[in-house]
Amino acid sequence: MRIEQAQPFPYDFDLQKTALVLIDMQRDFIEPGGFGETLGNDVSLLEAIVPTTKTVLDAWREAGGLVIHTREAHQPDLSDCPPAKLSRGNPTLRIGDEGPMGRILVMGEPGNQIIDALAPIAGEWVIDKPGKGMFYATGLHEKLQARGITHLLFGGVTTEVCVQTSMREANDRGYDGLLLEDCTESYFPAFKAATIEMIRAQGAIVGWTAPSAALRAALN
Ligand code: TIU
Repeated sequence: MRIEQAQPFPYDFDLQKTALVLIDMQRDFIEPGGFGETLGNDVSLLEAIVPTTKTVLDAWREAGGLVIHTREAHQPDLSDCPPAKLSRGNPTLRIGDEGPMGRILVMGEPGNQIIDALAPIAGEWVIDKPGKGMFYATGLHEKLQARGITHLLFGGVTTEVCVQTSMREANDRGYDGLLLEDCTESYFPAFKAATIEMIRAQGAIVGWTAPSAALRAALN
């Protein structure tokens, strides 16, 4: 299959060797009362990508492709949260504090769940990650290798933090990654725009980007 409209040049992939990765579409970042808002952000911006992302998810499921959902999530005792991460910034609530949706960024809490519209179904992978990138301390590379996955299509939040970190980690491990431009968002529109530019710069130095309609066209 080929995504003709991908930039900086067309992106070829084999459905059986490609996964759709939705990064951190969890209530903590998208709904009020979670980690995103506690950092001082307007979370309503992120909600806007949900319908488009759902359309892509449905099309990918229909095609029979592997779906991977990630969550930024820590153990209840925060043993996997380095002091530098815990203390950074000036949030009103810190990781592990009790918020309106339970403890902030802690596994199993209501706020840590994938939003209802994109909830995982049987057979899809759910990866809890203590870092911003999806490979750090998750064992994901080995699982992808065992499954023969070589290509990764990315959506999710936020573009310049967990999505871009995951794409860069993937790139260094030899995967061909493509960011679905309208299935990702940032609290800072300028950061999203810059991330899209830097991913595909210098001849796809990190990977490709494309509008999701171009992926859906390839699947039809
Ligand atoms: N703050 C911010 O933009 N993002 C994060 O903390 N995590 C993710 O991007 N998932």
